[in-house]
Amino acid sequence: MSLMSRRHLIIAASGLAAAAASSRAAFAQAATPAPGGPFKMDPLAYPANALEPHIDAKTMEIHHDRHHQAYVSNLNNFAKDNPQIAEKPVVEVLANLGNVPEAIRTGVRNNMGGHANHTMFWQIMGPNGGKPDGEVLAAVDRDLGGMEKLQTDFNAAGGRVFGSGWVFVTVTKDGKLAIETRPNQDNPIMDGKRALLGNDVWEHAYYLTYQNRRPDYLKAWWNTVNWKAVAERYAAAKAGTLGV
Ligand code: MN3
Repeated sequence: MSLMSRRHLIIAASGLAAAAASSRAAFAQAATPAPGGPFKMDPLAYPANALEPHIDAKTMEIHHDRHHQAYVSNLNNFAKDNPQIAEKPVVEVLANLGNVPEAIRTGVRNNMGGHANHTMFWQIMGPNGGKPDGEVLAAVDRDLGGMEKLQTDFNAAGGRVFGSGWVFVTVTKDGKLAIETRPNQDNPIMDGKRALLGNDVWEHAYYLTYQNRRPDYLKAWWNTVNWKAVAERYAAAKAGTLGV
């Protein structure tokens, strides 16, 4: 074999080896699950189609498995270099965003806010959600003028959110309720309040079924509220034990 062809073969062989190695690397990368980390999300406690016809299954799947998951994955990426954001409860971090390093503060605000908002959202919805009663109903009557006025005012507030955001019923530690909105993924925890319940008015929450008809979504959404979960949140808020 001439020197030239031997050299050519070696180059060709090493090229093949490199190609094989890079294809193994590509395969390994594709086969590796999404990077884990300290932040986790719960699976939905009910099937994705359980809220139909008010919220369609495809919207629920994309919303939970992709949108919410993206907030959690982003948090885990931040936690690689800033593990301290995972060392305290989410409520504590959100209530003290000024303590988060400035370089990641906006990212933590958006993604941890999104994680908290959506965790609450899945929890306060469900099939066969019942009706408000007991202490929650008494507080709605006292502070918000009754259920009918609550729904009218909440839907109007949600309709007025320009762009993306949330409409909440907030609750103080002494059980007082108020209707409030927040832009983007902000959460009432950020200014010392708590969400009793809330509705996501980002277009991703409703567009497949309702397109531009946000008011129709806001109206239909009340059929999905799990009032037992809301009652538990109300009791926890008053006891000072409410999570996100
Ligand atoms: Mn959302």
